[in-house]
Amino acid sequence: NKHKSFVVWFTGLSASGKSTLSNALECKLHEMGIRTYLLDGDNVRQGLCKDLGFSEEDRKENIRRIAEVAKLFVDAGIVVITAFISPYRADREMARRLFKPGEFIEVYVKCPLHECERRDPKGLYRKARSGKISNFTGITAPYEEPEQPEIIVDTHKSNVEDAVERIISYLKTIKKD
Ligand code: GGZ
Repeated sequence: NKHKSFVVWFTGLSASGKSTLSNALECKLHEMGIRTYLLDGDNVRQGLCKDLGFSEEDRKENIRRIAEVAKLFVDAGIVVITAFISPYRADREMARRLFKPGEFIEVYVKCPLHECERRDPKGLYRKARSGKISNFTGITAPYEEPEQPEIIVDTHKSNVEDAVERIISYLKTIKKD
């Protein structure tokens, strides 16, 4: 039961729903018997990238390392899910170029800034507004929307289950080995 391996690359603002979606997608893939590895801030920014902050240069290097690690996993036949803001188009394109056509599935987790700010689960937007955090994406640092993502999920309008269903049905269209 061999399947083609690939990376599902989530991108979007802080509190847009990347973690929720990536966890739900991972669960669903496990139910389908597919081995996955989830790369997110919790396991990457604490370790591999703990020397990096949030300047443009550091984010670029963060994304570069994540993309290279994702490629190693894909080479090993494991489906990779990544959940990083990855705010710069050029950095996401650099990541995409490491993979074969069809192996890099960019999912734009779209959510209006006002809604992310309303959610503010960690109080980071409030800190950014009051100047306690600098270079905060959407407030004092840019987020460049994807122009041609494979999938757009609007977490302001659709629920997690529907969003995961859409991603899964897209993945089922990827041709097998
Ligand atoms: C954006 C920041 C910042 C700044 C800390 N800007 O909502 P979170 O908390 O859990 O997710 C955010 C996370 C972003 O890290 P990434 O590795 O995904 O960013 S990037 O892809 O741009 O390299 C947020 C927290 O770290 N955080 N400071 N200044 N998010």
